[in-house]
Amino acid sequence: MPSLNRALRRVAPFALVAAIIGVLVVPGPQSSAAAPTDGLECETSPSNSFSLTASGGYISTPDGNSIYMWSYGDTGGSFQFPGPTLCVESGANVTVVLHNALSEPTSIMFPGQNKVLAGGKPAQPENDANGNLSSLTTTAAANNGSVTYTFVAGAPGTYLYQSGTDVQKQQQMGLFGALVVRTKGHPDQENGRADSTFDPAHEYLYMLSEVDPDAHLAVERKRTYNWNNYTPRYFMINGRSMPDTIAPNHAEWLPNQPYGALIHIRPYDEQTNPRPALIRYLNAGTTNYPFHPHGSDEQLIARDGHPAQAPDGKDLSYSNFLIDPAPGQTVDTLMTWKDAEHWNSATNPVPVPLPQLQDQIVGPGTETWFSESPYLGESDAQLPPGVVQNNQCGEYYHVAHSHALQQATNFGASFGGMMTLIRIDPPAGCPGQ
Ligand SMILES: [Cu+2]
Repeated sequence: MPSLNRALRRVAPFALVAAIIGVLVVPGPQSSAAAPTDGLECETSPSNSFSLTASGGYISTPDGNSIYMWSYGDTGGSFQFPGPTLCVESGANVTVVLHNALSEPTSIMFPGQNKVLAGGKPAQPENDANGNLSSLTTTAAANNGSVTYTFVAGAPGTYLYQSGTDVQKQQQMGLFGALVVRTKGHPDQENGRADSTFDPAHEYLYMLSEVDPDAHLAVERKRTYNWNNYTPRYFMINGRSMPDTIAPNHAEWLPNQPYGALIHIRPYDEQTNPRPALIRYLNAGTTNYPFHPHGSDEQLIARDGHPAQAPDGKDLSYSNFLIDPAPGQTVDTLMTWKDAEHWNSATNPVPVPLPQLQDQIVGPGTETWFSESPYLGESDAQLPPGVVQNNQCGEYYHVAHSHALQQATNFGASFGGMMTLIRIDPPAGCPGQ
């Protein structure tokens, strides 16, 4: 995967072309000896107790920038952005201790959770010395203060947790994470409905956010910032921008950005792969992110911890090619990839001659953007000089990205930002994957 990542940095402008054709050059199996580490990574606790520290640290962007962030990390652990994904069961008694290593007060809000206590008393807004609202919830004091929040986990679903203090600044600085509330007795259901059943081995989370690097530089240098000038330049999934989004979880060259955003699935098969993947979208930014997976619609089944259903229980979920979470919103979708018939020449003959190698897009290196076969999952013909193979096992890729295309850039350079890939393995799977 590191060499795939490097290759994509080099050829990022061609990513969309690649996506349309559906083929990318990937390294051979020898370079991916480690087990795949993609998908949602839960932090759990037998007692549902978590200890988070709000602190400052740095993340990197694909264009070589380094950005000062604030984030929640595990107390005693290293800085990470975004904060850990906390997973609990509906009805659990949850404790979150917040330690504050920042030089100003901070807090955590748990939108969607009821009757949150702070230090055993109802969490409540705070005012500054002039009587102006300074925090939407109880704070931990600056410079190593702490506060303990407790609540009973509410309805199953996907929720943000985020700073309630000086919200415009602290949320922009990165003080947010995801809270996943699982269905009691049915961890393989997004909610209490049987039709929300998913494959737990294919569960993904997209924490969507944006960064104005000028604001972060001002905070780092302890200068004031005129928020009327707010202009986001970086757009992220799980704290990373394309092509870092497709790197594995815990990629060693992204030490403070542990969560990847590659989706890795197989086509639907009634016998061998009957259950859909689950994707949990969260919008931690200031504007809509019209997210758009190529190649397959997704079934929207819940928003903000509420199943898509009528008061009488009638299913109101729907299939769409656009998943458009608003700021502060969460949206959960099921994805079923149904195109197994396109995988070979026996079941679906294509009566069109293949283009000659010299008529194909080759490069900017020696790679081609075509698999030499019109069939997904095959790469059996002529290859450009120097190319050993076009994929590992016949898998192919589609992009998924924000369709507000300025959000699919790294500081204005296409393509990057809020973009990732969906990898579809052959129906029989990929050996070693
Ligand atoms: Cu698109």
